[in-house]
Amino acid sequence: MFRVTISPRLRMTPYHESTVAAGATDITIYNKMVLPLSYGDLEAEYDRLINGVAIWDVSVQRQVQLSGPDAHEAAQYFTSRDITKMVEGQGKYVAMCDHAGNIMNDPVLMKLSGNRYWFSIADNDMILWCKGIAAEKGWDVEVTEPDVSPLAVQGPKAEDLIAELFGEHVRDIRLFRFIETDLDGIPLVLCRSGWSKQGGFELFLQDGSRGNELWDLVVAAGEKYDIGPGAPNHVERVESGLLSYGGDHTPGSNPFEVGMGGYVDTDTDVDYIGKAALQHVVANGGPERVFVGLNVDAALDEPWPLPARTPVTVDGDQVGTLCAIVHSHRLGRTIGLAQVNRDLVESNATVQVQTPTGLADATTQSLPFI
Ligand code: THG
Repeated sequence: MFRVTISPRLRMTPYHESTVAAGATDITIYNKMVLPLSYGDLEAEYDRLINGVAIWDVSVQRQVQLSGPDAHEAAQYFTSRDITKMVEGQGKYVAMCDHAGNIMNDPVLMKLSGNRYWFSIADNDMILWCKGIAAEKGWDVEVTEPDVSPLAVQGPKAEDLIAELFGEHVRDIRLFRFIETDLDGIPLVLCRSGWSKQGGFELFLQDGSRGNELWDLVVAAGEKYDIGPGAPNHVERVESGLLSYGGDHTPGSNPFEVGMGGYVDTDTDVDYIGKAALQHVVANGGPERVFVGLNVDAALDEPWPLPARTPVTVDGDQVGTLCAIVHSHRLGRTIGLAQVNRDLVESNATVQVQTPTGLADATTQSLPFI
């Protein structure tokens, strides 16, 4: 295998030393930054997430900050969801689309105040898009990437741990709501969020020089809950049907085609990029393709990193694209995520997908699996 040269172009995270000390073995690059993927024991990492509590360096979830008098107008224009009723301290899962209604990102949008918003983005250079459009529009808004690096604490024991660190009041924070707070003077935004369905919080560190200090505080308090390191978990996210932008969507997909229809408002007075195109999709009977789960009739003995999107076929004809395939520990079977033609799903047809042991039959089902 080749080695990766470290340079300023490839950004380390504020938790870098901690993740190395914890034994990170696998990384990927996301938003030009290091994302630890494993600490060498995927089974233990999964078990911790499902039954205990795990700490994840998710600094790669960079923030695009909009600040200034026109921040609200800008945030709305970039978002294919009506955010009129959003309040301070609230986040919402949203789609950002281009003018053709194709999805470009699926961030969590956070309203810090009437004139300050964060898009907590997936892997794509949204800051360039936002800067360009803001300048062309002549808005009074500053578009920046602030010094903010989320640390996720996920799993059924996460709430007890966070309550111990911050106080009992955190139990009242609802999904995607957040507070500005600190831990031993380390400035944070504490949000009930995270890329798993096991519950938990994200600590948005606002001082990149104190990442390892924050990591150590969380780990020390988490010892009695048997906390351990982990990462956004591929198996759990497939079971839960959580979208991985860039992995799941095929180029030229609208939000309806990646399972985000529930987060799109087309019947609204607010203006946003891609609105006319998305209204057109709705007016013409809905999307051509849908995002579904697959139950695959093949054993997957080893984790199989799908090297690229592969076709979903019926009798050799392509009817969709396979985005992920895993062995689900909790379901005890092989499951996958795919984007397939809608008429096919409605007819309940059996399809075929590629597996390490050859072509296998699969049936579609709605998401999530669990
Ligand atoms: N947290 C933060 N930023 C992020 C992510 C995150 N940026 C990148 C990436 N993850 C963005 N993608 C997602 C995908 C799914 C969810 C959040 C961010 C998610 N979805 C739930 C679901 O689909 O069931 C809940 C949606 C809802 O009920 O509104 O949580 O994880 N900071």
